[in-house]
Amino acid sequence: MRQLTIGCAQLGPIQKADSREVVVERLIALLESAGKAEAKLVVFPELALTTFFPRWYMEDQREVDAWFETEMPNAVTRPLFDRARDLKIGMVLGYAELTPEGRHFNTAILTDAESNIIAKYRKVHLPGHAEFDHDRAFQHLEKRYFEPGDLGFPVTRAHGGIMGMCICNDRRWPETYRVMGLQGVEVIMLGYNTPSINSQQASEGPEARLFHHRLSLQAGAYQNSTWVVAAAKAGDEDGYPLIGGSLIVDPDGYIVAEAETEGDELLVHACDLDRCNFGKTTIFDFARHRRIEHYGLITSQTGAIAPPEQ
Ligand code: CDT
Repeated sequence: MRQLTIGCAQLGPIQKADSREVVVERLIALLESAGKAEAKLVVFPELALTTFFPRWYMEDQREVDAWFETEMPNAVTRPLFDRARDLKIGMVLGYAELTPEGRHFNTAILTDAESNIIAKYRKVHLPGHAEFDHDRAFQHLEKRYFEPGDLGFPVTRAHGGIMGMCICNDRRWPETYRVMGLQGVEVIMLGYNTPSINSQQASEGPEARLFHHRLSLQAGAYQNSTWVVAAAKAGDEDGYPLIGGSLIVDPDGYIVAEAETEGDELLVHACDLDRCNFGKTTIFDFARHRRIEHYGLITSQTGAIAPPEQ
């Protein structure tokens, strides 16, 4: 048995006016709870330091850049890193990254028990749109504020296992899990901000959003025989609701822990990483069963091309 106790730290809403300092205090409180529960690794949400700012249309680049971090840790987040080091807890932390070259990414980092950053992931699948859309009840401007991640889907040997990350919309794409599955991933960790209303599909309420969320995570876990830990930013941010439903899924695709609230809430589960072995050596033994001669379209084409009508 290779046991890793993981905390999944859901955050309730962060309002536009909330300071990062106040948010960091909330993150530290969740970290303290994780320490009491003997967690060795805690997963925080996507863009965990601020409100989900891509819902706000901005033209002034200085206003945009104010939502981004130019270094990590920085003066505001250092107390979080210091407390994590005291408690010997690793973290996955999502934030908006502005590089020295002026590039903007939706990023997550993984730290070790000494709070060293040991892996970085930049969100690949950016949903939404780049220009103001008058037909939408609310905007989702990730394509305006971020460029697609340039690091692929790396995995890292850390915390006694093979660890991978993705962010929010990435979880809906089977390619995300499979690329990490092909590197033997044992824990996929992610944060998300998922609106619970959609102006273009008014019939799709929060229940449908939660259904598709669970469906994606459970399928990804099962088909790649990996643990999946997904932490929400949830609840009502300035009148814009986000789903909760933070989850831990086992390598058979079963949910072993699920948030009950839309507030700050910690889930903890003792994950046996050896549970990944069965699926990886039987039904999803990739080396024996995958037929890559038939998968070329996956990487040679993006959109669907239907055959011509007869
Ligand atoms: N943050 C994020 O990626 N949210 C998307 C919303 C898609 S609707 C424009 C998600 O897939 O949950």
